[in-house]
Amino acid sequence: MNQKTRVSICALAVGLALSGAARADGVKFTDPTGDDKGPGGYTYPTDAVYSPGSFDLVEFEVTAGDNPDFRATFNDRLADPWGMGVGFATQMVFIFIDTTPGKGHTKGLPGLNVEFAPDAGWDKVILLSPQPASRVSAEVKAKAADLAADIVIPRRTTGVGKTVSAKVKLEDLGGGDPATWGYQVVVQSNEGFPDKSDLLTRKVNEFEGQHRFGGGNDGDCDPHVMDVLAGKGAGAADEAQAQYDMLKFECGADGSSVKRATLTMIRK
Ligand SMILES: [Ca+2]
Ligand SMILES: [Ca+2]
Ligand SMILES: [Ca+2]
Repeated sequence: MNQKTRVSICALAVGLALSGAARADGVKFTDPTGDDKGPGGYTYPTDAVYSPGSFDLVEFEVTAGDNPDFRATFNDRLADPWGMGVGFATQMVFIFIDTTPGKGHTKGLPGLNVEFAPDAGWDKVILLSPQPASRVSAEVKAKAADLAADIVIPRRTTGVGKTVSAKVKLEDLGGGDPATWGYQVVVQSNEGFPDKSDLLTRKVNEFEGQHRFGGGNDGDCDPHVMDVLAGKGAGAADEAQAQYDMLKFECGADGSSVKRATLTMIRK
């Protein structure tokens, strides 16, 4: 074996060592602008804090490494009108992750009024909220105890510019390679005074109000979500229609659910 071969074998060994459990690639998706209206006709609350574009997801990224940032970027600069102290206030983001195809939950979280398709069950969900982690944790315990083991609450979630982000260790998601996972990113609004069964989510009614989205139903048969990923997650214009189709729902005359909006997972 000559010197050169020995050097390259050595480099290969180092490369293999680096590509062990700790190494993980990032992944990035984009979402079209202007589709921040749920199934197609939702409107923002009337209070000025809900600024145009503030619930319009434009990009979702998981950075590389074993302690990646989970980043959701919106179509407006973040603001903190409610003094949350973390750089944003009105948004709340649910990052549903399918780490193990064929397994996982098909029911959503309380307050979202969505479910997941049978082949799109989620294994973990990360909650990006401007509320203190202790508050989010208490809400989960009170309202989603049966799913708590799979709900990940980052220690600290912050907003900078147009991006809300938090670090989560891959081991807290069961390990694996984020580039191979399926994702669904659900944009909601942080509601500090939620309904008794709602997990810090803001309601969508028939007509918008000062702090209520409009264009839906006064019952809980409508998906309480403003924007999600759809199609290939590449930001193409037709992904807006794919989202509206995915969020189709049916209500009974009394506001009960006849057919829930059913989400799928987006993967690279
Ligand atoms: Ca969008
Ligand atoms: Ca509703
Ligand atoms: Ca979308």
